[in-house]
Amino acid sequence: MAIVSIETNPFSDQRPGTSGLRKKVTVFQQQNYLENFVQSMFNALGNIQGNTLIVGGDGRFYNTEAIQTILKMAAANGYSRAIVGKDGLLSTPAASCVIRKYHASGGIILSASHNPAGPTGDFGIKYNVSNGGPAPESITEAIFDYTKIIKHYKTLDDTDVELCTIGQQSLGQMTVDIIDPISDYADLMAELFDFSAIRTLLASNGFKMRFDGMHAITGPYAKEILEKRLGAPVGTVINGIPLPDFGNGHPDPNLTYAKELVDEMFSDNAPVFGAASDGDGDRNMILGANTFVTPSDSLAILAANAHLVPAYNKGLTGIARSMPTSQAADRVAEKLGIESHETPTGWKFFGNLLDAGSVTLCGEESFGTGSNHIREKDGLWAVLFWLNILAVRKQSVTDIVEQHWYQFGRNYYTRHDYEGIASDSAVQLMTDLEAKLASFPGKALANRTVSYADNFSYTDPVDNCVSSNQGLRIGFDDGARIIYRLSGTGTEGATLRVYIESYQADSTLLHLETQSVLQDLIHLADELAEITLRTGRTEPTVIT
Ligand code: VG1
Ligand code: CO
Repeated sequence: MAIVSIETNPFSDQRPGTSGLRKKVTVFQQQNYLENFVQSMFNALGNIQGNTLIVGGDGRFYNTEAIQTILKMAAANGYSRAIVGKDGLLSTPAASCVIRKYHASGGIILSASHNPAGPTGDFGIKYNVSNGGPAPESITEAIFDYTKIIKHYKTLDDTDVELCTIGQQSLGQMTVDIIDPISDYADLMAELFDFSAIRTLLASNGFKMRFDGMHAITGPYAKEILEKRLGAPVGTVINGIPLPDFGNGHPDPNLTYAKELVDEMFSDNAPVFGAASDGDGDRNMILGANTFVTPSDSLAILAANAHLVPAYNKGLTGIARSMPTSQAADRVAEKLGIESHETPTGWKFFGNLLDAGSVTLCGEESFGTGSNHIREKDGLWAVLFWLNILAVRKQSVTDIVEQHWYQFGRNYYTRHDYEGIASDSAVQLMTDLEAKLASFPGKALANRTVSYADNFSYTDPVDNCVSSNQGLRIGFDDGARIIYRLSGTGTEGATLRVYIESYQADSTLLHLETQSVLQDLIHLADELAEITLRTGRTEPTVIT
């Protein structure tokens, strides 16, 4: 079949954000929009002749159309093999697993994570490198540079690949292998965790769990692992069939959007353990009966209990967390005498630390936890990690969380999101706040003294790359912090995220209500940045 070169004109809005390029489906449907970005990816990668590419997505609307386009372009650009999940499906962690397992040169993941899907929803694309992790900024910026000057893209004048049949096909000179998207990932999970102990736990009297797939990609993975391999009763997984519009929902596993699960977990007849994942399977929410585990605490608790889990019982080398994530994990690292790292938001910043063996566990406050088993955050992995801990400790989630606080103290933590504010005023708010930061250190505010106030900049200890402008931080003498960032994953207007944290070691003050404990800092955060004044918003859109 003929390789054809098609003329095109650049789009000016193709800079990848925190996790790839995310836009409205209608934006991606513009003629050559996807093609331009994919060709720019291939151009930025340089020599791809003879390489193997993994391709898959979270199954949202436009997934299979995009995959057909990408496969033809991959063949025309010289890849010798593509490995694609059946029906075009691969969760983000499964894609990372498969890139590593088959020694691919990289992978293309189609997802806008938890953003709503469907014809009027969002779509996204990102490139992961050969370690299985998101491309570092050097590559995403190079892609962006190519999108600004692109004049042609290469594709193949050929028929579509049959995505629904496992086996080998050819597309021009390229071999296409359609694989089971679940088994490689499920096998990896079975290597990491004590499946027999978890099986016993799930079969024990009185233990009941619920997993909410939120109509997105993790349903089939959870059914295979929890219900088939671990013997949980059928029905343990709810909303387990992925739908192209995610059932018109918002598959973001938090207290607001995972309402069905949250209602059950906070009812009189609540299961012992509940969990949910997001659109592409890399996030997790952990719940006990009437208990919500904040993601920052979850990371700290996994680290403190890692010795109970087969894959980690030889010890952790270190823990990394994104800057806005609470400092709870740092206390565990200190006690274990291991490295701790603070990185900018986004999983791509963990890759070098994991590759260098400096850290074993990583986490973000945004419901993301993971380890060196792959190079993405991993929702079901976190669920299995918790199940393994529960199987060994034979205690409730609530008891485990409370004992952790007694031992390490509690980092009260909240994130307030102001969604859909006008981009101009959001940028102005950040600029004006940044200009004031230098005057803060030494000031007495909210009954504390400011120790530092800056715009976070990170120097990667492995490749010395500097990533600046990663969020405004105000730190206090008692360890409390207020952090401001603009989201890099939204597709409409701007989202201002305000992260607030305060540490409490007094054992009589560990069971208070988070928003009231943080009230003075919440108030101060509004005052310093003039949020209400500038945006007209009197309260956040989402509180986590
Ligand atoms: C958000 C989260 C960040 C996460 C990113 C991708 O980014 O805050 O922690 O890594 O989403 O997660 P932002 O720039 O909107 O704050 V996912 O599950 O969307 O791939
Ligand atoms: Co996600």
